[in-house]
Amino acid sequence: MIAATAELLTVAQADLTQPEIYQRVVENGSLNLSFWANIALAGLSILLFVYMGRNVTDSRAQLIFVSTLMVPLVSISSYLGLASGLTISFLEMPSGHALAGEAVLTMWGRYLTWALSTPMILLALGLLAGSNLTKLFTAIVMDIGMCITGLAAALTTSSYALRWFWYLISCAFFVAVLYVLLVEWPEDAEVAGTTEIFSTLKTLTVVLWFGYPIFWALGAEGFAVIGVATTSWAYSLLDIGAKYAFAYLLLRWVAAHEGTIGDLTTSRTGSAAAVDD
Ligand code: RET
Repeated sequence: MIAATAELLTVAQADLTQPEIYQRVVENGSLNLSFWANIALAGLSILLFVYMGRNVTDSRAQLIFVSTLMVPLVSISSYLGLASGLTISFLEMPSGHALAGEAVLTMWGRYLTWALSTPMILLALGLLAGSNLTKLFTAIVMDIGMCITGLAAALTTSSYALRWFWYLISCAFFVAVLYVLLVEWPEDAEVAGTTEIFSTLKTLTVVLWFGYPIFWALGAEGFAVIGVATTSWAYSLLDIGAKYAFAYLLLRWVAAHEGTIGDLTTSRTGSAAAVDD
């Protein structure tokens, strides 16, 4: 079944027009549903999060709300791009790749929009932990580096080896993000008094984020052991946990503990505290 799915999303020639790509997406019910399920969830999340944040007055807590709200806002745009065929291309794989010579459906819009959504997740997490600006900046720029080099890996069609070279660079950026998440911010969260919620969200984030490079490697972009629609579902399900469940847990906590976040404003980021340690 998986092989059949992969075949459906592979064509002999790479130069399909946008209406033709859209047609392929519509014809593959499973792939299409993996997009629309997320569009629906993102829409509901936006409404829910706006409602949850209606009484928040502290400006740092509001900043956490806005950055978290951006996650489903980016997501709905991202999935609309995929569902409409705008951010999908059929790319001819280089020799060495399992599907060499065939044009494989590549959802490059995902990697592009991750460069916008994942920094928002990290901004919210860093603010929750009471991070200083240096660590916040480091985590965010390393994360953007990870997404853009992941995009480069998916779009490179000249050489199979170079695709994996990009992948390795992306992993190196990922290690830097993990360092901030696992080593630096837990210490800050302890000082800030947000350890409990921070460690829950940190674990959720780290575990789910590991899924993305794993499915990249297993999917059509990498070793092609699983089909395009299956990979898309894997990303869509990871997204549900890493974005909507994450955001819901965070915002529920922030709405109930505005005071804790407010205290952070004066004690940690009031002046130079934001930039030194
Ligand atoms: C890629 C491939 C190259 C190696 C690595 C990757 C990591 C991606 C991650 C994505 C997280 C996305 C989320 C999106 C939510 O909107 C680019 C797959 C390390 C960690 C959380």
